[in-house]
Amino acid sequence: MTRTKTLSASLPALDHPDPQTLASEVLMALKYRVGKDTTVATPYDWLTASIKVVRDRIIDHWISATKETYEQQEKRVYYLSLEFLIGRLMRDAFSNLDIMDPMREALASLGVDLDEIATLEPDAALGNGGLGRLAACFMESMATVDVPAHGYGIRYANGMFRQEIQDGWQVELPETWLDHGNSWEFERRERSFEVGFGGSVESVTAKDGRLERHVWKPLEHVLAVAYDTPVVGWKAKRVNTLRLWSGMPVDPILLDKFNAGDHIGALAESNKADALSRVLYPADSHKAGQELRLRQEYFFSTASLQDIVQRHLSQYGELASLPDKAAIHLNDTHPAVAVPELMRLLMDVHGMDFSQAWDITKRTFAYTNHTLLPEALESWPVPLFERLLPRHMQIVYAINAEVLQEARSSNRFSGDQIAAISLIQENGDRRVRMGNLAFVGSHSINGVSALHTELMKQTVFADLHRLYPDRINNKTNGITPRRWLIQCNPGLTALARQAIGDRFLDDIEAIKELDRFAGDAAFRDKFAAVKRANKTRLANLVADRLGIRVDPSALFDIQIKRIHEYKRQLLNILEAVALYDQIRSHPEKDWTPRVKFFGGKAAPSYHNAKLIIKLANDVAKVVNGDPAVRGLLKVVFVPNYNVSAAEIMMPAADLSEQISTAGMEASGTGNMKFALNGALTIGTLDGANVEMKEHVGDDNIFIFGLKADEVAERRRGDYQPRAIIEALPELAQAISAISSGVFSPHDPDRYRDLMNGLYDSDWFMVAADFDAYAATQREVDAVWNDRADWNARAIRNVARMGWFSSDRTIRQYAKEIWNVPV
Ligand code: 26V
Repeated sequence: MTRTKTLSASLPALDHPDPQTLASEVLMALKYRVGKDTTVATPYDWLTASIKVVRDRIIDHWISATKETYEQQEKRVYYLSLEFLIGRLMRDAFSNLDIMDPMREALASLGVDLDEIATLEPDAALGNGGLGRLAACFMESMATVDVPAHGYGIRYANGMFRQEIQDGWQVELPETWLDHGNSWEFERRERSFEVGFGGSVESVTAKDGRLERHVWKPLEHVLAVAYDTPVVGWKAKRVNTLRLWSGMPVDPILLDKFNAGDHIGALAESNKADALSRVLYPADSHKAGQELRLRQEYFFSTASLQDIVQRHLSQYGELASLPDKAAIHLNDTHPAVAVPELMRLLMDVHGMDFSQAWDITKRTFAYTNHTLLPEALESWPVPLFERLLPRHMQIVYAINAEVLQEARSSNRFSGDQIAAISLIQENGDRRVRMGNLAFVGSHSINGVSALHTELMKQTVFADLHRLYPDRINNKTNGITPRRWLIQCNPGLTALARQAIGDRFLDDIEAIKELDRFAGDAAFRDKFAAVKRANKTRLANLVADRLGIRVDPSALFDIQIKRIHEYKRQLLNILEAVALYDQIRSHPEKDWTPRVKFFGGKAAPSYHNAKLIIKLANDVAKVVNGDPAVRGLLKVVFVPNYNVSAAEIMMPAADLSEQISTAGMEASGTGNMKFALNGALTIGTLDGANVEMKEHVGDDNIFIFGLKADEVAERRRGDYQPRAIIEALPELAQAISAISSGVFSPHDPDRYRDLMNGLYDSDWFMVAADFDAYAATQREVDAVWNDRADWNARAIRNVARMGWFSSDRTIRQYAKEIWNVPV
């Protein structure tokens, strides 16, 4: 039964300190926390002092929220994720505490520029892309809509790599975000748990010879130590905790080994513990499959579960009520090993029998799937799994027996279907399927857009869905409007406040009141001026950093996201090359000035993705340097795309590129950020684009290309990309120019294989969609040239995107999955 939320009477109200108060707090922090005075303080010291001031203010709210949750015996949500792509936090905190303006003034009175020190804050990149950023938006929204929650993850010393572009190629450098320490976090040495690996399983028998329980005797032990970061919601309604685990040797000084003279052994142990939280795996849906990755998954899953179980026991004294007081969410399959781990804790440590433990486990867990790409569906070789986690392997077998028995006894499944339901993949090498494990261990399995959820039912989980038809549900992704509008686009926020008042700040769906201003010429001009200022800021950055001049009055066309073949940056580049060719051969025509921006990282092992980055850079060099283009087309690859870069680029876009092969992008969230900031989308009917079209209206989005079912049908039939290419002279010429070395004269064969791939198989249907894409781009030009119409459409996008707030998404999770009041 859902209880409605009681009023949070004990929570402190937001106070509104004046600049003088804040200035004196900053000076105190500088002196007593940083240990400096104003004469020697560096900009970094000012940053540290400012963070300490805002953190102190957050702590009051943090402690009272935690206390209230305890006293009211509220159900808690635990969000387990190997990634939290949180970016910088200081502005978020100022803005959510509503002290941005007085803080700016306070710092100015001390001769410090807030914007300048803000850029010194390291961008915490503990994630690869969409999945990790979603976890960060969710943390902020859970605090905002007042859901008591803990995020659990790993405190990687090295997050996502820093990308440099050298001679057009991606070079990966370590990101050392903790170099200056981390002013946000609290180390909780006392909150540490032992994590075991390897060893064997012993059975304990009772006097009558009956098997009593299993005891896992691991061979290796490490410690997981907690580091807590407070996460503050809008107007500090609630402050939640992001708890990240760091690996440490069980005996930090390794005294025994050292004393025994085993110095190398001591060092090895320390390195092993360290390795667990050393580095984020940088592969975004590209096979990792390393032993260390499985170790990381188990390390953070068991530490989090031990923490959760301990908290529950200390409050309630028993574990039967766990599902009523704790909802544990699995962000993709990365923490799926938590399913057998909870079973182990309940059975082996707390003495429950299998069926009670299984019932509790299923009622506690829920799982979100974020991709259907076969290469991203995790599975582990049975021998590896068994060696690292022998007891978990037994439990997986026991769960499998239970599930397969259920399936068989229903008499509704063929042998092949039973094999598809099994937790163990039997063809080829035997592997543990983490998706199936997460599915059977959860009461709810959700996709991240309507289309993706339907495809889940039809493809990867078709048979499991038939066995458990009430489990799969949809929760379309969302983004936090605090970071992705209020903070990153102060110009648009101020304009909207002038027009419709402040209600949308508290309830972003109220931004729909802007809709009627689409027809107001004066408002459109103001809207255009804001966009122009945001574009100028990006243009200046590109000029400073890359030495490329771009004209802010040109159409800014932006594709920023991980580089992956299914996202089809190549389609965009091919269209750019075709356009380049047209501009050169038809100088008499009235071309629309356009700047095509690209940004994104490629997995270091993903050859084609890295080649696509090089191609974008090679094309940029030729196009930008060709006087015959007369500045009508520019191509810019922005290096090291991350959250901070997104915050500048999203507000500066006129056109958002969301052009994945239909059926392959689970949702997308960048698509939402662009539209909320007033860009029009050119996109396929994929992921959340489908629902964006429904919300913004057909006239305010440019949709083209094959639909998901058409892609599937072509793949089943005989798709002939060669015939398509040969029938499209513009495409054929673009491909042949790239293939023959026009953009790589010193290495003419560089792109030969990449281009041959389009002729030979073209799995991502670039050829099939090219013509529709290019034609739609010319439609984009036409609308752009009627600026009043363009701006009206852009305003409607802003007005109609409120639904895509992660507040809405989180409320749905809370009501429909977690059963917590909101
Ligand atoms: C998979 C792997 C496998 C190898 C090791 C490293 C690694 C890291 C991440 C992943 C999963 C990638 C899945 C992902 O990021 N999916 C994205 O999730 C977004 C949030 O739901 C969604 O908007 C994007 O469409 C989807 O691609």
